[in-house]
Amino acid sequence: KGKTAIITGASRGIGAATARYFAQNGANVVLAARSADKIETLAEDLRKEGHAARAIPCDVADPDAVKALIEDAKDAFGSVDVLVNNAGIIDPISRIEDSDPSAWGKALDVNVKGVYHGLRYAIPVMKAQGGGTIINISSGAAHSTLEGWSHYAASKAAVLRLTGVANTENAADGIRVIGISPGTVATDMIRYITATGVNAVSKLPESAHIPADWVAKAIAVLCGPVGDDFLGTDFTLKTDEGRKL
Ligand code: NJP
Repeated sequence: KGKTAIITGASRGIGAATARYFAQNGANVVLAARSADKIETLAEDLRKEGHAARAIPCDVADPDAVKALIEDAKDAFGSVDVLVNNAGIIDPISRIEDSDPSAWGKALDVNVKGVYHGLRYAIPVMKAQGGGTIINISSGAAHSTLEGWSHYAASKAAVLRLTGVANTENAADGIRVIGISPGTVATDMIRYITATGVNAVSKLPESAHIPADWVAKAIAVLCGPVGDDFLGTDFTLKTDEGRKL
């Protein structure tokens, strides 16, 4: 039986590239996002290529929906080996003085609580099965003071702290929780950022942005020994050597 990876925000961009990469390298994938039609189309394409893929519509801001997503993956495939907490939003971009308080809070609901919900419900499943990997997508914005991004920067900084605590709480049980800040990636999100012209990132040339499938590969590498099945590469020896203190 293959390993199972859940990817949130899988309807486009980094999440869709990650779902495709994991499926094409032997994982059972569970695609989650709000756009049911888009994830179903991608899952159907992957199934036509002979891969195991399910599409589960899910708003990560809703704890019950995330709980149901993780239960679905476990029931369908028997385990949850990888969770990629990738769903995220940056719109609407605006300076603090011009921002709408409820729109500001939405970024925290999705980017922070969405990650928390994934951790909350995946950790017990991974603990019971003896381990797993959770990758949380943060951002360079976590370390920046770029204008117009107060909601996004605050949320992505919170993701890093949440990641650290989750890793410390669970590493001894074989659950690795890793945060990544991919820089700028050629997706709809960066197209929106560019259109706003709000700060230095929006003025970067298109050539500055990395392809989404590079991030997908990096995520698979970070899954370490779990990723053996995805990558056809033996990471075990290197990982064990690295572990010697
Ligand atoms: O973004 P985009 P990326 N519940 O807009 C989904 C971070 N990042 O791929 O629900 C569930 O193309 C949405 O699907 P839908 C970034 O912060 C990016 O660039 O159908 N899903 C879509 O699939 C984010 O955390 C860059 O609308 C929800 C996906 O999220 C992650 O990378 C740089 C949802 C967003 O696709 C993926 O971003 C960086 C919800 N409530 C970090 N709300 C970059 N692009 O430069 C949204 O360092 N989604």
